[in-house]
Amino acid sequence: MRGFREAFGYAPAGVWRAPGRINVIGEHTDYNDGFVLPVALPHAVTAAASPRDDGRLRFRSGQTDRAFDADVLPAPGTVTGWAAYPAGALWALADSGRPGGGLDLYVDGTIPAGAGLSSSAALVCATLLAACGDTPPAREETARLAQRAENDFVGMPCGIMDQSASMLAREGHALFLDVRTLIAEHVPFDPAAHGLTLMVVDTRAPHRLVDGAYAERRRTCEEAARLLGVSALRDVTDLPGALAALPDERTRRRVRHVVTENARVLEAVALLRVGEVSAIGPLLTASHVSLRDDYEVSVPEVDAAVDTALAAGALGARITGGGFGGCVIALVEAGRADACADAVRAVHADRGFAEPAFFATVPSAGARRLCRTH
Ligand code: GAF
Repeated sequence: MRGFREAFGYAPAGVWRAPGRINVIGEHTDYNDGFVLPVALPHAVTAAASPRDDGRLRFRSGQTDRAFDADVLPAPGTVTGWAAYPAGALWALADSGRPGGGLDLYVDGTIPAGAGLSSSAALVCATLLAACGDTPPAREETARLAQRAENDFVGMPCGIMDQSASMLAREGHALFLDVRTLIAEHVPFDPAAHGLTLMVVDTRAPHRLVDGAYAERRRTCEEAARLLGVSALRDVTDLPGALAALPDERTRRRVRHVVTENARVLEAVALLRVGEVSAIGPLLTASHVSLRDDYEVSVPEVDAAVDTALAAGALGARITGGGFGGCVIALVEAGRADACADAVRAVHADRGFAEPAFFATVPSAGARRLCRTH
């Protein structure tokens, strides 16, 4: 890998790759012990690395000039910027009892940054694999370690969806994950084989309030579960009864989103299992409405993209990922995808929003080693 050689003056021991993701459906359900259905993107982070026996860490990136050097493994909360993610990966490994060591690491990638496509989870997963070399932990365990790195080192209280998608996804499939048990099912999902395009619209809307608002949503859900006497909102079986028992309208809306979203995931999975790909469209749109109105994580640029895609004939469209900006997915008949993109571009221009970017995506494979150089 050229970047590594240029940065460090020798060839890396190996190169690993971990993909970003979009989530088909099941948003803000993972930290409620619920269901998610992400797919891995063809876009990924690559990590070229070589272990060092002096304990030193040297991180370089093809996407920024900011280098990171340390003589010892830093403590949680002490690293800022992109280097917090690889440092967090190494911290999570050490904390899990794996013998640590130094590392020369060069990362690069093709996941648009800041678009809500999980470039940070991919960076952590790629680093974990690169640091473990020939003896990686099981994929599920790697996803857990990656979540720990983000939760306890970086300080982002995310669930485990993004890391699981990056580690476990399979080409041509969506990953149906029961987050409580971490039992995964690979559900066939190949839109192109059904004459469909899964279009991703990066609205380029600036992320607003992301971390604080995400943490606040999570706290509200945990508090609601406590009030309802269940261990997580996943366990709510009587939605009207639960809503009647909650003290305020905002909490009721948050709970309604989570409970109805879990049901939508199960419906979508049932349809995909029997090859009814286009029939999931209305579920995607219902998910968006719930995220917009009940969970309140959408923004005007995203709503405009969803509404316009639907008006231009998309079978379903929704915000994907944590929200507060970022990307929309739209399921569109292949022949209409360009017209749909043109319509969204025109509406965004009209309203003075940033010009969105579009790409058609295919469900891709999870993380892997790319090559061994010596
Ligand atoms: C972000 C988080 F990292 C995920 O764990 C998940 O909660 C998602 O937002 C919302 O579904 O991507």
